[in-house]
Parts: sequence; structure tokens; C-alpha cells
Amino acid sequence: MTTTPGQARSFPDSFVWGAATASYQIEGATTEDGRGPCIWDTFSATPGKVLDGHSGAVAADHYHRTAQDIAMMTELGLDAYRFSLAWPRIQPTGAGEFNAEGLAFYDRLIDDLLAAGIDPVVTMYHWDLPQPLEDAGGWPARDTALRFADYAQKVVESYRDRVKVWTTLNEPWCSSYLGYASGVHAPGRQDAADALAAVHHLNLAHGLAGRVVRDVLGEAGTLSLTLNLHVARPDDPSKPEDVDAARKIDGLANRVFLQPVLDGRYPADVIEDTSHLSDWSFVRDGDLVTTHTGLDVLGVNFYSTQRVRRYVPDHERTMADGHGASAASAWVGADDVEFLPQPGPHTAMGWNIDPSGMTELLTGLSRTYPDLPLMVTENGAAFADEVTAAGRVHDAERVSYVARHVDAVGQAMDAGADVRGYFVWSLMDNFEWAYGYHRRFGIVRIDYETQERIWKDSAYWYRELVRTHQIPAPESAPSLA
Ligand code: GBH
Repeated sequence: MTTTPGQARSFPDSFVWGAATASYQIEGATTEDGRGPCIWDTFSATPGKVLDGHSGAVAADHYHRTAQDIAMMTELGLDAYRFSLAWPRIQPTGAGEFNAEGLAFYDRLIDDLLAAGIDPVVTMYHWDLPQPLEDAGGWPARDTALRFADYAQKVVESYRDRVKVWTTLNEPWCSSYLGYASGVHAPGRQDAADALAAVHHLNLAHGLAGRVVRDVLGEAGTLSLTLNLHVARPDDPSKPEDVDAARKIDGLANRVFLQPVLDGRYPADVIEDTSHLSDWSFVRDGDLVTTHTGLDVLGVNFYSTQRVRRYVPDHERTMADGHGASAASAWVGADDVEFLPQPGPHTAMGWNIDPSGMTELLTGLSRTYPDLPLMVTENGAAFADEVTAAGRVHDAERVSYVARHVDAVGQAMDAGADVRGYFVWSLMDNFEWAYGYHRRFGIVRIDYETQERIWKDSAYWYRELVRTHQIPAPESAPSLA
């Protein structure tokens, strides 16, 4: 394993360096200033759903600490900050009335970021669906996409003069399959047909919101969508059935989101692979015209790779993104696909570390969509960080993970991929969904007792990267000098 990759590699001046977060994971203040309940409030209050019953009620208390957190971003020298708007803060029931206090919170955040010279990169939806919309059917219901369009109209009009980059959705793969098929994410339902309907209604929601961005901002707006694309490799590339297993996963995870948006169609093989579960009658005339927005930039979240083969009975089965005995598969229509355990090393999530997947993903996308600019909107890792007696966090593994993945991005650029920026996940430790506060992804540590922000070595190291546009040696974090 290379520990000091690409030290000579340098990135263009225009390359955007940022850090990312999401509303429910950092804000806390879930009952303040008129915020309504969302599906993650409900899910985390349901016994057995989130480790140790953790919730986002307090999280990193970012809602009360924006000044301090922006000061931290300034210290890091970030060009941009990717965050999400909490729909239940802005429109507490998901329909009708908007909440002035919720709108004002993001209004100030955006102003303060701009005053600090940091570009706000806004995601409209990072999983905090207003609970009343779930009660009315959630993403499997078409009306949720229409409600999303109204919400999008309001936020784009509210911040149009200051926000240029608008990402409609974060990882609709998770919202649909983890929310409605495996049930490990809110709202925790387990119904394959519902999950497929959710896929379409999320694509439709993107299309409707994308139209708003184009109508309101025209050329001045940058329309984006962030996907967690999967790099699933056939176990034995010489076996047609393993190649076919990889094709299935690529369809369900990648093409079913890319094609309606970039090509205006659904992949025929996915419709066929899932035909025993759904007739896809939720796709109505004209929908694929609506979803076909094209993108000014595609947001790519990348963490790890997978290895698949045709399911071999009698072999113990690993289900991706499931945990616990009651887990159903997220991979609807792929019952004959087996996810194989990956050789290490792994992060604390159990995800294997394989930077070559980043290069493969970005170059593959740029081959399929040569005119599509790309942006890495999330990449990072959870490790078992420890605080030393001196109050430091020597997270050498995270430094190495980020260094190797940034280098992999550079390799993709060398191969011709048009990558415009990189956002580390995450700016700070936060509520890691089903794992609560038991997994830490931040380059800044949160002490959840005191809410103190403590720079990990990776934060000092990342500051060097941002400052020099070159990958620093791991030991160059000034804190260690
Ligand atoms: C992102 O989700 C989220 O946007 C963010 O909110 C979250 O905190 C962050 O990542 C860290 O989890 O099948 O075992 O190989 C990422 C979700 C991660 C789901 C990788 C699929 C494959 C793991 N994805 N995962 S495995």
C-alpha cells in the first residue's frame, strides 16, 4: 500500500476544495423555531432502529454554532461548503405554509459564508422528509415529488441572488432502497415494489426541482444531483454469470438514476429484472421528459467498491447495507446476486478501502458522458479515533484514506475526466444515521459532552492540501511538527 501517493501531483487553481455536511446530521435543535418533525426524528425514536437510540436532537449543535463553524471553515481555507437545507425547518408539514424562522436560519448561514469568502453549495434534500409526507405515503407516493417541487420553488426563489450551485437530492439510492426496501434507514419500510416507486418519484422530484432551478436562475444557475454510484466488480470476469451480476447492480444502483436524468429513459434491463415485483406503471406519460433535465455538474459520492457473483446457494450470504438478522436486502430484483466479503483494509464501517474504484468510477462516467462535469461531493472515512492526553487526534488512517482518494481523483483527471472539485465527508463528526454517534467521519472531532470542536490531524493536513493544491505528505500536518 502506498502511503505517500502522488506527492508531486498538483491540482488546477480553479479546482474547488470543500467539506460537506447534512442538516439532520449536524444541526440539532429539532424542535426549535417552528421546525416540524421529519422521518429521522420518528425513526430514531423507534426502539432498535438506531444504535443506542441516538438521534439528531442535539447532534453537533450546529444550529447554535454557525459562527464558530464558519470560522473553522475559514481557518481551513475552504473554497466551498456543501450543506443541506432541512425541509421540515423551511416547510414544517411539507405542504402549504413556509416557516420564516427556518428560512431566516439559512439566509444568515448563506450570508455569513459569502462574507467569509466561502461558496455555499446547497443540497435541497438530504433525507429529512417532513413526517406528514411520509404519513401520506412517503416517496412511494407520487404526490411527494409534487410537494418537493413547491418546496424547491420557495428555496430557489429565496436564495437565488446568492446561491448558484443547486443540488436537488443527495443519494436517492439510499432514500429509496435503504428507506423502503432494506428498512435500515428512515422510514424503515420493507417493500420492494414501494422502493421502486420511490426510485421513480425521487427521479421525478429531481426533474421538477431541476426545472425550477432552470426557470428561476437560467444560465446563472448550476444544476446538480448527487449520487452514490456503485463500483461493483464481477468476482470472476471470465464468468458470464458474474459479469451479469455486476450488470444488475450497475443497473439498480447507477443507471436507474443516471439515465432518466441524462438520457430521458429507464434502462430496459432494470425494468425486466424487477418485472416480477412491479409493472412500473408509476411512470406516467411525460415523466421522462420531466426527469430529463441534464446536469451542469454531477455530484459523485464515493466510499468503497464491491465484488459480486451469481448467488451460490449453501454459501453464507452477505447482504450489503443490511445489519442484524431481520435485515431485508436493499437489492430488489437481484436475489441471485451475492456480495462477497472484500479483502481489507476496511474502515470502521466495514467498507473496504479501494481508491482505484474512485478512478474507475470517474473515468467510466466521463467515457459514458463526455460533456458532463463531475464533482466529488463526498469522500471520507470513519475510524476509531482516539484523543490523546494532550487532546490531539492522530488519525493517520483518515489522512492516508483521503490522500489516496484525492490522488485517485487526480489519476482520473490525468485520464481525461473533467472533475471540478472535491468535498471531504465530513467537516465534523456527526450523526451517522443507523450508527448514531458511534461512527466518526469528521476531520474535526466533536466532543459530544462539551460540543468542543477539536481539529484532528486530518484537518491540519487537509488545510495544507487546500492551501497548496498539492497532496501533502501525511506527516506534514503542522500540528505534528
Ligand atoms: C453517505 O452515504 C451519506 O450521504 C452521508 O450522509 C453519510 O454520513 C456518509 O455517506 C457516510 O455513511 O455495501 O458495505 O460496500 C453513503 C452510503 C456508503 C451506501 C457505501 C453504500 C456501500 C457499503 N453508502 N455503501 S458496502
